[in-house]
Amino acid sequence: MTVYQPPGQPGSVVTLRPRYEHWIGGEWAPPVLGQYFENPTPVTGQVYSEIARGTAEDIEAALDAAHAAAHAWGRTSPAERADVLLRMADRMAEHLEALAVAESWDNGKPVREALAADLPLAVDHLRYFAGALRAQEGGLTQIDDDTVAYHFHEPLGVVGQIIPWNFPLLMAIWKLAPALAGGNAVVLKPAEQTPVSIMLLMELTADLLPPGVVNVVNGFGLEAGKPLASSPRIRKIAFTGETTTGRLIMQYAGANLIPVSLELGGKSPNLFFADVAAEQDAFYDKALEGFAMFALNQGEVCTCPSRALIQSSVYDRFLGDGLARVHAMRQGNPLDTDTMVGAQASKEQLEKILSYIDIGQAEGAKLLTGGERTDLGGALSDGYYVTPTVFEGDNSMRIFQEEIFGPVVAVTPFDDFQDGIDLANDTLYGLGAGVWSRDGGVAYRAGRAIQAGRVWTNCYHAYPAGAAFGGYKNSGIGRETHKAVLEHYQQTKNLLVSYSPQAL
Ligand code: TXE
Repeated sequence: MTVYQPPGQPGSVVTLRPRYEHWIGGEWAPPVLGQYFENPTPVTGQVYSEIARGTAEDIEAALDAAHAAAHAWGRTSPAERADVLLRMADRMAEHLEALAVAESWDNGKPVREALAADLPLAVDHLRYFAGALRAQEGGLTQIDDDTVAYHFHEPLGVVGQIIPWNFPLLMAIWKLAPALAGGNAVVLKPAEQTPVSIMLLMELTADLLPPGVVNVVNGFGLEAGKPLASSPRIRKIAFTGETTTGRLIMQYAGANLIPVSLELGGKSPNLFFADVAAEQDAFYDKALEGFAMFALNQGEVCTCPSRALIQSSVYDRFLGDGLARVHAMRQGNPLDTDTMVGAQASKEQLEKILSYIDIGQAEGAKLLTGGERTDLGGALSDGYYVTPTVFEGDNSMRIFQEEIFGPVVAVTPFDDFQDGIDLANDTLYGLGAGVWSRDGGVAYRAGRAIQAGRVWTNCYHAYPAGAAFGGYKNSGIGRETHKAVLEHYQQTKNLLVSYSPQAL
């Protein structure tokens, strides 16, 4: 067990600045209008830094820097760009602990997850897109004996990226890696709740990227995000966040006729077929772990398995064992490596979750465990902690239909295969799903029948760079991982060449 010291305290692995500005043209840039906002840590609820409050003027400055850098960066060879990505990956790996502690302090997530998942996944993502870029090939079509169609990949130019607060560094890297590999310059807006680890990353990698290739403007959605997403000076906007905000982003982009990629909300079903409980073995254990994963990252995951559907013949037994798992989860100081459940990312999110717990009870769902703010005492008393919560109810309830984004799971039984699939698909969303069965045929058919971009089969919450991730239905447009995303950040240039000496 290790308990990391808060940033800046004696013995801490990281020191943060008391004030973060924007990062534009490879250096700190104070906000044009001179305004800052307070940034609390969810761990204690105390303000610990202030952040530049960006506006349209700052976005314009960042776009100027990006446009100045885009041409030269776009003309670098794939080998050169891959090399930069690999160096960024190495730099992140060298500073893994510092970045993880900054992430945990700014977001409230358990440092053990930042160390074991967020950071290693981000590092691997950079390496994966370096490799994908090196292996990418253009195309050649033989039209006839004298005519050839060449296909080249060209950068889009300057792109905008807007990210949320649940996985600040990983979401930044998910978006930056393919954009940079594709030869684009970027203006990125972090979420106002969690800007700090990204600013630390900019500082740590400052010497690796040519100035202006990555620019970060801090600030709020309407003040900084909207001017970025609606700018005629970007050639693509990539967004992760709430579904209602995604609709706005699409409208802004529509005015400029630019492509959008949207990774939005979810209400992911986690289906447990009866055969899972046939034996009390390692597979059963794994399935129970899959059930308890609703509390991973405090439930602040767009694919949170927030609806557990359990086949009725084993419902009571599986749920009983699942609840024991939930009770065994250790909630505590996020900087303690033994902590499995940390703090919610913001006060607003804490209040949203508590209000959904009230809604669940008001609509008649049965509260099986949790359902309250956790008081961890001492300095953590004012932190944003919610006890992992399990409700039993039916799929028509709001707690089964609306994204809570907290450590809350709504559980209900299903009778047979079709009933399970119907319940799974009875949602506006379609981002993730889980299917658990010892029968490969059942698992395969269920996975194909569920309308979701990713169906984890006998596993959950794995995010390898090489697997495509994205939503069906109201969960979004486009994909975020897998080498195919590289092409989403590129234009296809076709040269149609006649080598014939004959007149047409
Ligand atoms: O999201 P927003 P919020 C869900 C989750 C959560 C809810 C609200 O249910 O409780 O959304 O979170 C920027 N133009 N998810 O309010 O508003 C904003 O500054 C341009 C699911 O934080 O979508 C931030 O950088 N940008 C989700 C980013 O959008 C705008 C992750 C996300 O904020 C903007 C986060 C605008 N008009 C929340 N308005 C997931 N799917 O992972 C806001 N922003």
